[in-house]
Amino acid sequence: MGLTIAQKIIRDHIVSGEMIAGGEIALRIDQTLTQDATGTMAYLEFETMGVSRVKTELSVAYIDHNTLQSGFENADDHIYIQSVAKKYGLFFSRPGNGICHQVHLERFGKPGKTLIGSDSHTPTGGGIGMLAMGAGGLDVAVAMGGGAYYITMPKMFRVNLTGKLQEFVTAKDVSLELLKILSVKGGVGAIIEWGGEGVKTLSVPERATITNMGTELGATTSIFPSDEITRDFLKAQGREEDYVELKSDCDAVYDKIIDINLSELKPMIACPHSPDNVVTVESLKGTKVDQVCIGSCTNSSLYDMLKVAALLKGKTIAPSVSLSVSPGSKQVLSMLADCGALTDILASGARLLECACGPCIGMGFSPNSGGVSLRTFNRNFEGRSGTADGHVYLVSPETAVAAALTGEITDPRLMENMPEVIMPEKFKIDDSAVIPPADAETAKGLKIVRGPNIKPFPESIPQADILRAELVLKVGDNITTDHIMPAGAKILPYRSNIPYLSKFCFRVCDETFPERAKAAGQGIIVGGNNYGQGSSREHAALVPLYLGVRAVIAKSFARIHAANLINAGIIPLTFENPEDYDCLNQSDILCIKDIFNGMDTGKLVLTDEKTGIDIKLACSLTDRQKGILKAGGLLRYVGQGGGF
Ligand code: MIC
Ligand code: SF4
Repeated sequence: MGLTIAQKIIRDHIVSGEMIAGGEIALRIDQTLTQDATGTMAYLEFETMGVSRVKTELSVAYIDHNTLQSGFENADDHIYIQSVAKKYGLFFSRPGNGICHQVHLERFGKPGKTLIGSDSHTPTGGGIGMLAMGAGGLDVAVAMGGGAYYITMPKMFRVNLTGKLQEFVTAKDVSLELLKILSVKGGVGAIIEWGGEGVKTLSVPERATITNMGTELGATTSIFPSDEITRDFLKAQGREEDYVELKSDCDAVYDKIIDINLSELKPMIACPHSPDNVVTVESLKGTKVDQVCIGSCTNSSLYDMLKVAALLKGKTIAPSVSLSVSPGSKQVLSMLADCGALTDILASGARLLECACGPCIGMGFSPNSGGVSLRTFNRNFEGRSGTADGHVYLVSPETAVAAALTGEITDPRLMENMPEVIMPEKFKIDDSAVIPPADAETAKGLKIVRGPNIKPFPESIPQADILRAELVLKVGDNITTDHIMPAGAKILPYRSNIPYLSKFCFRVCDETFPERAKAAGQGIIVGGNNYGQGSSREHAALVPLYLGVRAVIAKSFARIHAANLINAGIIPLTFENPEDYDCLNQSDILCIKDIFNGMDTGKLVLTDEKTGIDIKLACSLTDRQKGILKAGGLLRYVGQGGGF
């Protein structure tokens, strides 16, 4: 039987397990990346492992999320990460150098390699044929220490592309179309492999937009073949030697095949507050727009920015609209400046923001009260923009420009012809904002610099055989990590200060949660389907842990969050009969007995002491995961010799 592209990379990196969907496999990891909002915690964890140098082929620490520096906190974290990078053998990408995924694609990613990153959009690397996955910070720390990365062997989905995108229809619209078809949980447990004749019509930045947005489907990762187009991109980045060809076998077997004819697609838009709430742009025409933001790791490549500049050239944005443009990297920004495209962008009335995540994670540029914001980003979860009642829509750069010019949602196909955008044969290469590590000898004498914002992370607790605790919060379907642990300009600077962060936990759902959870001492959270979708932030597990949460019972979990819960020593359980969810009420006292036996049999019984009802729970854990929970989290497990 032939293999898919992903299966070939897995075959070359598997260190334990079998390539049978649903079973646990461990993979050797070639490259890691971190960003600052999750990086501080990951490096604090790495430091406790006692490893003197990273053991990967390449590890890069990026600073791109927390760059506002409205107090000392972010600057302290940056210096801490820089000092860790120098000592332990990592490259350090300075603030201003760009968004981790964009820079990694440009300068470091290699087809056929494995990459994990403490950021859920790490699959962007799939655009050049990497097996690139988002992971919790602790998993990244373990990989840096030479440990394997454990995942459930995914199913293989194939999207077959035919035809060619029409003018003003883009890779973003392809992603939105797939979200419409599959929903935000349709990719859970799967790798999405893109193939078919239509692939040849897509450039690397377009492919990277698509693999980036695959995260919103809940997929383990997404991947494109590595072909002549990949070679040309790497060559233009001065790295042709990194090219290897990668394609699936003709007789590769897929669990699901989806056909998309690129020629038939229309401009699409995701409405508030979910990336899968997708309709055509034309169906919303005339809706007044207050703000437009162009950028983020999804749509901030040179290709995107050149298109934006060409469409804005010689025009002025509508007086009622505020437009921000954040190029994805220093390379993109300086090439825009060199060719004059930046002047066209600025002359239109746009506000230029730093090469960083910025408004995507609520770090500035929040919309006005009740405002409508059209963004070329990948997430429009409630409150994420920093304005609680903001209405965020996700669109392509072309649709964003059309709205910025007219002041209302406008089908970009109504604009005049798309100006021709010519990509350079050579990108401008200047890696001066990437600081290399010290050599191993010098590194021994280097000190780590720790500012006062860096607080110790919470101690996890070994799993007990019986758990009696209050149901401290009951929530519905598709709870995101932004609900659990919000980000934004006021909170993000405290990512290395769990006690402070805890005041904001679940605030979007229930302001009283942190106080009540603390008062309860021990708590259980009950959720619906796809609990924990979105970000890889392990803070969404560490903060509940700090507040006494010992178990989460949900109808189903998102992949990275379930792993983060286990790593933090919180047991994830599911309902054997999903309708039992309705029998449980907030503040009930729940009791689960005989947990160790249940971990082995996969079956547990919960008693609701208030109603007297017994509910069957399922518990699907590998031996390694049981070991982690019994040890009290991954750090303790590794420390107790559980090994990497
Ligand atoms: C996001 O897009 O939600 C983030 C911010 O990049 C997160 C990481 C984080 O919370 O720091 C992600 O996607 O993993
Ligand atoms: Fe940054 Fe937004 Fe991309 Fe997350 S999704 S990495 S916040 S740009």
